[in-house]
Amino acid sequence: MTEAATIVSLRARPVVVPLSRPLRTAAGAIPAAPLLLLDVTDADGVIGRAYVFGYTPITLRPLAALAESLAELVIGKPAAPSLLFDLASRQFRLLGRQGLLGMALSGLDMALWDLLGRAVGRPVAELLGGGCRAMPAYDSFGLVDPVADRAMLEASVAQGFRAIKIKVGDGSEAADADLVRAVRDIVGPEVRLMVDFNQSQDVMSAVRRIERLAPYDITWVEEPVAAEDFAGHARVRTASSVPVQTGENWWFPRDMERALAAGACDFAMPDLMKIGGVTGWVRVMGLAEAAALPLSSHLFVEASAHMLAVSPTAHFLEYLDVAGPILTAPARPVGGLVVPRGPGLGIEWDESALRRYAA
Ligand code: SMN
Ligand code: MG
Repeated sequence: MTEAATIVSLRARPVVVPLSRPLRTAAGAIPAAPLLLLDVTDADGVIGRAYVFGYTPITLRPLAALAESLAELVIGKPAAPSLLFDLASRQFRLLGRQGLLGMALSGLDMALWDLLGRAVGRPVAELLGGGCRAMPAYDSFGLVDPVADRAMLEASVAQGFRAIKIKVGDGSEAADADLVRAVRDIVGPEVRLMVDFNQSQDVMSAVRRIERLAPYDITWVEEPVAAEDFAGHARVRTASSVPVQTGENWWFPRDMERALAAGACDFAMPDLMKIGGVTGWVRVMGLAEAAALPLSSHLFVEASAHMLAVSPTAHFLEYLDVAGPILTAPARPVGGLVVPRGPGLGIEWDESALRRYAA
């Protein structure tokens, strides 16, 4: 059996990158993007690149240490992400792959698929049997102020976005309704509008709030209750006239299967860093197809474009750029569309920026 070249090194570099706009949510604010950059090199000298998003700088040192420890597990093994995905599943059965370990494993998986693409000079979307088709994107905002942020929202529509997401849930029910009404007035009746509660509600308050937002033509309400409360999501979904979206906090394919079995959502949005990277996404896009479940992405604009391009039930790409300042060619939407680029995942580090933002 011909095998992939063996892995010879895995390098992890922490950076904290400025965000183009503040990311305030009902569950707290993220002032800058803590990223761990991964470079995996094979015996042919091919380097695969990916990054993981740490949410808070507190995670960066332990994530880097975890990545260095994972190097001991994978160095000398073939750069075969699906085999390594299953090896890790067995290796960490007692511990479980949630949390920082799951993030590091998913990041390594993304970097390995980038390496495979670079080794043959092809985009990952083509490696997976698809093509680099343009994916519809929504512009993803945090909590916005309809007066102070009016120009930013108008610019998003003028730039070609036909879908926008805002965060809600951090104030009163009336404040949510006032905000959504104001944003609907700003973006107009044709632009799709999604709202994200970021797990801030209980079932009854979520149902009440959604009822007050429904008249403003909402495409989805996201994570109304705690991410792991699949039954709570299902109760909200039963009472809601607005489709329920969730998935960014599902750990590996088993969590998605549990959520679907609980009837938790009308739409799904796995996060590449938590679902198990490219390999994890490939395994869950089949679940989505079998369930006729529209599939959207969360963060990781560059890699998500490839995965949605090969997903049978692709819905929307979340455009929330956390890595642009450290890439030589950030993924930029044109007319509200993002096109996957290669080779690999299309990620090239701007080394001078890495030095500037080194953590
Ligand atoms: C979100 C939360 C925290 C960081 C990035 C994004 C949000 C989303 O839940 O769906 O964009
Ligand atoms: Mg969200």
